[in-house]
Amino acid sequence: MTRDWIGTAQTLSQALPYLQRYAGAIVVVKFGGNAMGDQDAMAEFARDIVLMKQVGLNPVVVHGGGPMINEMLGKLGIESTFVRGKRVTDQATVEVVEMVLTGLVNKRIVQAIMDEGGRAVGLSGKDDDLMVAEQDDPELGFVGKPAEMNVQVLHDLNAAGIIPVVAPVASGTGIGETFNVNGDTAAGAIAAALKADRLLLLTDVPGVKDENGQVMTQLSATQVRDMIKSGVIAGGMIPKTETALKALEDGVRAVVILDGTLPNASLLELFTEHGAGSIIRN
Ligand code: X2W
Repeated sequence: MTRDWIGTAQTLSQALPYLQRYAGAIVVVKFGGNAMGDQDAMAEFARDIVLMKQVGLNPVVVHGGGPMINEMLGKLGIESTFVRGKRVTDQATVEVVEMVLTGLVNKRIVQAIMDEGGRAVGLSGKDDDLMVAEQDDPELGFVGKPAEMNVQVLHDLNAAGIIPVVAPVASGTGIGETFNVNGDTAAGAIAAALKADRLLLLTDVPGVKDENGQVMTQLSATQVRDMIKSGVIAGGMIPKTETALKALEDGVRAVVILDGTLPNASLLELFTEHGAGSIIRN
């Protein structure tokens, strides 16, 4: 018993240099639908985010919700297909995407943060023109790629002590247009526009694996590019690592891909010497 308490105090004490290093830092946390899990996992994620804010960081949450969109489309009998990791999005689908992401998922996260004693406000790319998109590829329908970012509202919320929670849905430049943006892509664009210190991509795999299936704890942008070319990085890891490369090019200091289903994954990454997952830096 006594031992456990000493361990807890030591962990806190050892966190001091990290707390000092990250004072005031902007950390964009992408919370993927696959990392969301049950109510307890959601509460734990929210507690980590509230703790970050409490100790002086500025977390900005950008979420996904692919599995929740699939579930609702299934209930409505709407078929859905993916091309290169992105959902082919027609008019009926984009309406469901907006309802599920900005309604169900966004408010569930806001509520979880409020329940843990933080302050959160939910918004989508449409709010204050935070993220204006243009069509990605005609083949994908209403799938957007970020074209113009206006992140002042995020700075304002941060300064007011409020944690922004962003759904990856955007307006287009045409009147009444709505675009479905991939959650990783949106998080990367927001992190770049904020010149964030860290972009954490929380998913349900432990990180980037080498050719022997071992998780690589540190990678350079060049290594990542080579591993995509040689096929070692494949499948769902391609859009994540491409997001990471683009974010680094655009001024984000480091990107971490980590397993958000592990307890306190973000805290482990930010506040301990061990880190978690794979960190990618230039
Ligand atoms: C995604 C948006 C949600 C998302 C979709 O429709 O599923 C596109 O594919 P996860 O949970 O992060 O995968 N958009 C264009 O990215 O969710």
